[in-house]
Amino acid sequence: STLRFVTTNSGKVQEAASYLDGLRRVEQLDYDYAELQSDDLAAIATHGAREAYRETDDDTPVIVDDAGLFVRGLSGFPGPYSAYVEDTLGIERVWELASDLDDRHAAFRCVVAYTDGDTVETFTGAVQGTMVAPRGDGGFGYDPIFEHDGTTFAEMPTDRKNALSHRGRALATFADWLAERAD
Ligand code: ITT
Ligand code: NA
Repeated sequence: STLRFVTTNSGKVQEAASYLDGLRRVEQLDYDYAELQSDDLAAIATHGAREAYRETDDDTPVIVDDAGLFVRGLSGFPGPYSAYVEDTLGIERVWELASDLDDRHAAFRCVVAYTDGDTVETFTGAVQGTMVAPRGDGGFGYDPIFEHDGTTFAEMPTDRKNALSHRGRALATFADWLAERAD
């Protein structure tokens, strides 16, 4: 059966399709849902999934993901505001803020919200790392300033990043849940 991934990013759809191979066919729903203002990724993703399900006129289940970079020494900034901060300050300025810290620990977090119209389920994933001066030109967003095991996400081949990433971990947990339901 089919699952719709509500996103403007076709790369995410391919990533989800590989995790859900044999479980679901994944198609993109390129719909820019009204993002709830909240400091809680799960609340944002749940709201988006419900809204997208309502907007479509059949009962195909949908997933939405919401992700962000949480810098410990900046009290979790930019967190749920990561997209906005990337567009306004830019990642170089975020690195400048982090470079003044003694504690440069950061985590990417992701929540995938699934709804089939009846229930909503959420699945989370996180990856730990360190803020560094920009390196590498792969990936997107904050990848050049996030280092994991000595390598920035922008220096890694996409398949390696996806195997480690917050989104990959959330999708893997979701895939396990779907496999157990087996319907
Ligand atoms: P959609 O809402 O259309 O799916 P998005 O890119 O705006 O796409 P996300 O919730 O995935 O939404 O990400 C929010 C921001 O967090 C994103 O703009 C990036 O700045 C950052 N981000 C998320 N995942 C990232 C990753 O794997 N690498 C680097 N930055 C990431
Ligand atoms: Na619907």
